[in-house]
Amino acid sequence: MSVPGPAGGVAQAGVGGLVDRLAANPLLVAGVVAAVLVVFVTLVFVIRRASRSSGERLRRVLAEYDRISVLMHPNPDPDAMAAAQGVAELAATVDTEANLQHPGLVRHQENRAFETVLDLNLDRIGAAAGLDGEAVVLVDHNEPRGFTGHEQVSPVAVVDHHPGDGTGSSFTDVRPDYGACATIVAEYVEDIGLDPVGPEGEDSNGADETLPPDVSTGLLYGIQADTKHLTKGCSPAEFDAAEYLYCGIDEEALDRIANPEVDTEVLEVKARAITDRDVRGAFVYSDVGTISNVDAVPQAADELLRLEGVTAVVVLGETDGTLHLSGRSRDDRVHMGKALQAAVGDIPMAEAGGHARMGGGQVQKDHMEGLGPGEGVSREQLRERLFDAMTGDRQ
Ligand SMILES: [Mn+2]
Repeated sequence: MSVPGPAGGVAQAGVGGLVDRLAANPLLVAGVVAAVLVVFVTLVFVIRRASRSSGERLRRVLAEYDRISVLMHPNPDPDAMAAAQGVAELAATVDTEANLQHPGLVRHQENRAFETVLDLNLDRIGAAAGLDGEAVVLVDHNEPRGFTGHEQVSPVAVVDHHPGDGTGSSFTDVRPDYGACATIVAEYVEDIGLDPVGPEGEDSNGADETLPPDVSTGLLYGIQADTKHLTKGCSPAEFDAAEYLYCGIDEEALDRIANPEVDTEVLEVKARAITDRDVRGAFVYSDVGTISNVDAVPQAADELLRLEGVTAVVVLGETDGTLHLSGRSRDDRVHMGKALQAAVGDIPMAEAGGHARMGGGQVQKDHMEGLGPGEGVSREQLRERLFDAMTGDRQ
């Protein structure tokens, strides 16, 4: 008689044993096969999802809604408007209606020309209650701002090229290395296979697969506007997007946006700023007097900074008892935001600040004249203070 030794027991529990048990139990076989299948299907799903293009992924998110609000930042610029236009086009391919909304105003003449020439239908909101859609998609900024209740808005998708921590609940695509948000959106419409067609080629193709000329033109101008016409802050993606959009450009519309008729007052204020400029070394100050269009002040400052040998400028204009200051610097020695703050910081109710290269401020005239606790500052003293702040003698 032989008794099975310990070695036989191990073999029994090993591969041979498993095969035996499988043979005896068809249910177990089915279980193992099912488990393998589940793993396989999950893997395929994960790989496919990862390799799906961003445009396709955003389109799937949009497809879940009948109507969305595409929200731009306050006072939208061409890049924001173009990105919104592109997202609306993406939404249209899945029969989702898009409402283009923004807080603030479309002010600068270039922005107004963009809106008019491309016949955009923009909707201005003052509060979160004005948002019109089942979901909100943010473009060209990543956290809602500039309207009442903005902190309660949680976007479903965020598409942006500014640094920041804002995210969408289903989709987030923030690329700070890109020059424009329109570039990202141009990639989306290319991802889903839309072909840009120019004004002549319109209607020649199947309408579903084409990108209309107003959208191509808008996206290209959005890219140009945010990159100083492809000279500043570009990544290779801007050039790729421009190449893709090229066939769909409406040159006449592009020219009308790029060279809008300028408000007479803006030109007059620029002329006054140049004629009456006070130049001291590389720094310029100009008081343009009373104005009705506040936007003329920063535009005059931009113009003055172009003068040869000038590295920092401040322009002052007056409306209804308020002095508006606008400063520009391309001088590493002058932090414009801090300089303006140093000049007006001790005047009651005065506001000033900004970045190194760009700053602005407002001073109430009656506070300059000594109303309240302050002793008062004359316009002449303010001029001296501004020069001192630019040279670093006042901090
Ligand atoms: Mn932008």
